[in-house]
This record gives sequence, structure tokens and C-alpha cells, in this order.
Amino acid sequence: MSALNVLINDPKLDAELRTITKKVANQERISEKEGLYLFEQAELSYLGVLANHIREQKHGSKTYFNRNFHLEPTNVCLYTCTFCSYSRLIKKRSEGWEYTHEDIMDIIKKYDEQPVTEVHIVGGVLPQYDLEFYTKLFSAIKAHRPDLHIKALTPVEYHYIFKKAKVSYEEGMRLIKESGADSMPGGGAEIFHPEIRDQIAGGKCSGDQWLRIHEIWHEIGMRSNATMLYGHIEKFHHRVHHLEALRQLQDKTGGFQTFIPLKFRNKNNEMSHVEESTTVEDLRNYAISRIYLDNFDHIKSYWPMIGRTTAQLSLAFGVDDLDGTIDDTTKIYSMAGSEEQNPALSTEQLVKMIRSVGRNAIERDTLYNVVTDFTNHVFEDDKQFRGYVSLPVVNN
Ligand code: V47
Ligand code: SF4
Repeated sequence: MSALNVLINDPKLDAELRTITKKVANQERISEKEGLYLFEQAELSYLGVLANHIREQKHGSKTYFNRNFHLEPTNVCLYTCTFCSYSRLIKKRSEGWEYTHEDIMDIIKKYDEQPVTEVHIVGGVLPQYDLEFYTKLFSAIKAHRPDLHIKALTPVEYHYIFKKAKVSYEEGMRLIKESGADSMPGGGAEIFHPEIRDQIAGGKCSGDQWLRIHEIWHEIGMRSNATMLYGHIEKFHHRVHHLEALRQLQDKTGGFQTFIPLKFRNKNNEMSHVEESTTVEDLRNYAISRIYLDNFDHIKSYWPMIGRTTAQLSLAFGVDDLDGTIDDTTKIYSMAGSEEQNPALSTEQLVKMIRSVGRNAIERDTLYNVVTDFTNHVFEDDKQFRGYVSLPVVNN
């Protein structure tokens, strides 16, 4: 009898939780009402059991990471998102950076000898970073290093540059694809619900526009990620609304690869007075995301933001991906008060971090093809330690 059946048969189990547990055991989808119930009522360890069951059914003990680096063309932005530690810099433009093509190519070339598989390009929105700038940039990167996967820009930039270039979303996304961009990261999603978005998103694209641009990208055969910025002024029902919108689009296109909950950090921004969520709340949020998004293959925790220990804990709450061996070029989080001020981990460190919580580390590329399976890899200083013995997984 599986652990879930033991719970279902326990007469003391809350009726609502029994229904939800049965659905999870039968691989059925939970409703919006049930999602809200989990946010409002379910305690951490119960959520962990449900989310871990789903995680292990989908991936066994496998935990993915990739080798990537972040590139931020500028940290100056004409939008004024209240949670962003960049937004004040438009008034102090001279304190920021605005890279040219040459500057960016110099950064790309620094990684020439390194086995990175992905560059993640994202940053502020400014008029000179227009459609032509980016299409030329992506083509130049591809010409220089064809095997480097370009995961670039979000609907925030795309909405702005397409409008400026007077092209439709469809035409714009086609041009972006042709220029060499391979996938779209999940940023800019924040909270879709206008009740919250209008207060925090500083005039950038709406939730519907964000979703539409991803839809078009998926329709032309491309993949993308999705995020949710949580733990600020939103209520649980706004989170459910956000997850539901993503689940519906995924039903339509199947183009999302992974969902990344992003914990709001409150340093150096206009929302510094808003208290940050606790680690317990962060883990609950990972678990509910895993349970709710039945049609998403992966849930990723972004370790530089939440720190290594919480990232390790998240692997027992539905998460199966830790992002990558990010280099310290990502300032958007360190400026906002992330746990890791200088977020870089070697492959060996990341693999050991994953092993030490009883999981198997798999290096993937951006599209989740296996690059190296580290399950049986022995590092020089491994000696006797091969990770802890863990419970049998549901399904390998
Ligand atoms: O949209 C900005 C967030 C996002 C803060 O797709 C903040 O693989 C917390 O989307 N506190 C951009 N978060 C980053 C992003 C991302 C990160 C890692 C991997 C992937 C992926 C995507 O960063 C923004 C916003 O939601 N952000 N400021 C802050 N103070
Ligand atoms: Fe600009 Fe992005 Fe910061 Fe908003 S979150 S102010 S769009 S850099």
C-alpha cells in the first residue's frame, strides 16, 4: 500500500485533504478551490508528502541542473516595478551600465573555453535596446558559438520592442526566432492578476500580454519557462489565479518546460517595508505549485535567490531542478538582497549539494536533454561518502 493510501484510509484525515490526496494518488487535477484550500489550510509536512509523491512519480530521484551564465545588457530601465532594485536607477542612469554589442560579445567570449551550454540574457528596458539591437546580437552570438543556447528576454522586452518597431507579436517573435534565440526565460510574469499587477509592475506589459507572447512563441515550436513573484502584497487567491492561467495555457500549447516560483526579496527597492516570506511559506509554495501544475514537467528552485540550504530542502517539496552553475554576472537578485551575494557554484559543488539530500544529480541542457548523469560519478575526494540512503522512490 502506498504512503498516500495509508493517509486516505486514516479516518482522522480532514475530508477536504482526503479528496485532494485521492486526486493526487489517481493523478487527477485539483481544482482552483482545492488549490486555495491548500494555501490556506494545509500544513507543510502534508504538502511535502503530496508534492514529493508527484515529483518522484515524474522524475524519481533525478535532480537537474545546467551550466549557464547570466548576461544583463543594462540595469537601467524605463519601467518602475516597485519590487525591483533596478527601477530607481533610471533617475541615476550614470550609476548603471549600458553595454554595447562589443561589450556583450566580449563577455560571451570570456566563456569560450568553458563547458557552458546556455546564456540567459535579461535586463532593463531602454529605447536603444530595440528589435534590431537584439536580432543582430542573437545572430552575432550564434555566429560566434552556434552550440550555445540563447535563452533570452521576456514578454516585457518583447512587448516594448515590437511596439516600437511597429510589428505584431507574431511577426516579432518570428524575427526573434530567425535571429537565433532558442528559448524564453520565465521572467516578467510577477503576478498576473490586475489587482496586484497594477500596483507593482510599473507600467510594463499586462498578464494577458505576457501569456499571449508565450502562446505565440509556443505556436512557432519554441519552448519557454514561467515564474511567479510571490510573498509580497498578493493574497493566496492571486497565486491560484496565476497558477490557473499558466495551467490553462500549458493545456493549450504544452510549451512550458518549467515553473520557477521567485521569492520576493525586499532590499533596495520601494517595497522594503514589506516583510519577506518565511522558509516554511517558501516550501509550502513550492509544494502547492508542484501539486497544482500537473501539466508542467519541472519545478525549479532558483538557488541564488533562496540560498543553498533552502534549495536543498525544496528537493523534498516538489522541486526537481536547481537552475545552474550561475556566474556572478546576475546583479538583479544580489541587489535585492538574495541569499547569495556572489552566486557561483562549480559543477562538483552543485552535484554534492544534490547528493547530500539523497538525490541523483543530472546535468541537462536547456531543453532537458541529459548532458551528464552524475549518479555514479566519483569525485577525487569522495572517499566513502556516496550520499544518504533515502526512502524508495515511488517510481523510477
Ligand atoms: O521578473 C526582480 C524577479 C525576475 C526581485 O527562466 C525579483 O530559467 C525577487 O525570471 N525579489 C527575472 N525577485 C528572473 C527570472 C528567472 C530567474 C532564474 C531563472 C529563470 C528561467 C528566470 O526576477 C523578474 C522578477 O520577478 N525579481 N526583483 C526581487 N526584489
Ligand atoms: Fe525594469 Fe524588469 Fe526591474 Fe521592472 S523588474 S523595473 S521591467 S528591470
